[in-house]
Amino acid sequence: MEAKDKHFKRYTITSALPYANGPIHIGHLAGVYVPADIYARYLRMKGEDVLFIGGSDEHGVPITIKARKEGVSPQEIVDRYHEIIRDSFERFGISFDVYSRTSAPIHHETAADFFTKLYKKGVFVEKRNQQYFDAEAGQFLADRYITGTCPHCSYEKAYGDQCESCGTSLSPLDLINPHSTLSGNKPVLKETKHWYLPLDKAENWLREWILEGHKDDWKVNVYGQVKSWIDQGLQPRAVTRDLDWGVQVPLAEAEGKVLYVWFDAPIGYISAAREWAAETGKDWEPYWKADDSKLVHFIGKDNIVFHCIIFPFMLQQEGSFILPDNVPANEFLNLENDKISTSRNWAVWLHEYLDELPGKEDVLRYVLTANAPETKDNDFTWKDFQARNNNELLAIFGNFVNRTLVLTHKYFDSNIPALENLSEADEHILALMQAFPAKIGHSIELYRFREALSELMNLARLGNRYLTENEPWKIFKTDPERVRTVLAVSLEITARLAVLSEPFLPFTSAKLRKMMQINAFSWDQAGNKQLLSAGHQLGETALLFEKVEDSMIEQQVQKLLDTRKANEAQEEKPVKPQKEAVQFDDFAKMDMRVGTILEAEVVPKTKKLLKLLIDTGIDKRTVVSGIAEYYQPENIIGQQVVMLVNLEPRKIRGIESQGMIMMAENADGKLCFVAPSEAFMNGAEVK
Ligand code: B3M
Ligand code: ZN
Repeated sequence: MEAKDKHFKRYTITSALPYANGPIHIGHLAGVYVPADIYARYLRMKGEDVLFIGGSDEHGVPITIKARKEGVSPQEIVDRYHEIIRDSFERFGISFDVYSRTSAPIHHETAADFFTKLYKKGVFVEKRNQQYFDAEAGQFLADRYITGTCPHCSYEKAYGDQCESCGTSLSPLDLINPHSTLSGNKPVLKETKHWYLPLDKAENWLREWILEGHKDDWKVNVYGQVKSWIDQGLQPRAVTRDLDWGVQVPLAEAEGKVLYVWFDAPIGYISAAREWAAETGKDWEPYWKADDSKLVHFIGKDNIVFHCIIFPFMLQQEGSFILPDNVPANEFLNLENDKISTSRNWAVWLHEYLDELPGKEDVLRYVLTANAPETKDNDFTWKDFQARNNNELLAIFGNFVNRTLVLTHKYFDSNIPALENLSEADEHILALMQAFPAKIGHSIELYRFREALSELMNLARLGNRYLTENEPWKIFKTDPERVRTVLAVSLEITARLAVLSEPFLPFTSAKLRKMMQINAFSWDQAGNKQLLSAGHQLGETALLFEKVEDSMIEQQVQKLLDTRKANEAQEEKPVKPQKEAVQFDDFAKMDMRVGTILEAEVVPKTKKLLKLLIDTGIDKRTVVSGIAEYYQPENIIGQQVVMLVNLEPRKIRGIESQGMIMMAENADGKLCFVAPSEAFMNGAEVK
């Protein structure tokens, strides 16, 4: 098995529990779920005992903020997205053994019991501190419920945990002029008590367990981040919050407090195992407590501290659990050279992909694996999606399989020819083929899924090359016996592709096994010289992959561009700060009147200027105004305006302009008239 060659009896594979406040996108899939699924499927094919765990993370402040925004309960939010997420994973072939959720009673029970055990062991440090409290809302304020001015850059909408303008991490007490997002009021400081996990005591143990014990087998990006967290010095971390949505803290004195979401969520992996055991009648404990069980966490890099430091320390302090053997965290996937963003809707959403590109589950699995951000951030582009489908899946994998099956159908009525009369070259090809299960398996066991997938494609390339070199279609008339052998060898390679593609391309693997009428051989059987029996009847042949046309890609790219345009329109442009204060007498000097545009024409040789004739009620005046980019002259005849009539006349492009009409200008520079809300008397004073 893996580098340490220790044989494990059980494999407990967890995948980060997605927050149930939005759908799954390709970043989640590439970072966490596709690699985890490849690993789980492979181990099952090796005959290993696997428990593959997923579930929705349903607590946390972002969910309560979204609920408030929509005027619904947090439960309604998580119910909606839990379904969407679970359904889309299933349709995409993510083969969880259990997909649970942290709002489930079994989780509340498991997390509360876990807390109680640590509490009774005296693990927690109790601390009182001052926290912002919203008297009107009657609740303490989580960091995200407090906004105020950033002390570093004076951005006025900084949150209690971070300033989104300069990125500085903050604590609520840093904010200038803080106020509650619940009531809008200024919050008061009130004493509260919380229970802290003493991470400062974990340093030596973590150095030994990780920095010593896993320096050779944990990924460099993971090891490096853990080392820097430890070197910076670990601080005690509060594991309770003054909130009403979450797992209630199981202490009489902790009324109105819940477990910090990152304390309860990882325990969700254990709750899910308990739920699975209840459903299947199995015993969950060996998967989490036996030394011959291997625990692997699949996560994105933003979850490393929680899965390599905090949760393992919780497990170690609880005392009866095993620790993760590996945490092969991936980096981030970007989309068309921009960060994927739920709030900006800059994403390829899984459920939309499945609806819009039916039957292309494996194409996305393939592209996300081939492009996986395993050691550095990477980029997904629809152009690359098309290229990999057309030039790799279709042209190499699909082409080889199709030629082999079609020729067998054509020459031997879909009966598998005997594998005999092998030349030295044939023997060599079969020997190369037999090495692929071990090669691909080794890469998977080292969590190098891109490498494993490219080895699978090398097997398809080997088949293509063999067929092209032997050209059975040219020699059938003269040497049918040779064609018999060439196709027998090619069918053996095709059968290996059916077996070895399953972890990566489960839908293609099933289709191909059906076309070959073969059952699910094990991974190791794929290393045998011969899987197929002469005379075995093949099934119906169909194309495994279709060409991805430009039109499909253009449609998807346009969808993203439309999103970007909508975002830009929506993006709150910063409103200009107020000008210096003026005295009322200054204002009283201005004489503004209602007027009506009688005539309008573009000032020759200009793009922005219109010459207007205005009925001011006092007289008819000519005004030159810079509104030609926003208004056609013919469309504004009769438009009522507010006009400053006692502005000193001035020459503009040789025309004497006798006043100024009031226009409002937005952040994009777009102008619009300031006009009376109903037809009004020309000359009426504006005060
Ligand atoms: N809910 C997902 C995230 O940070 C977070 C993972 C929990 S795993 C226990 O994107
Ligand atoms: Zn700032």
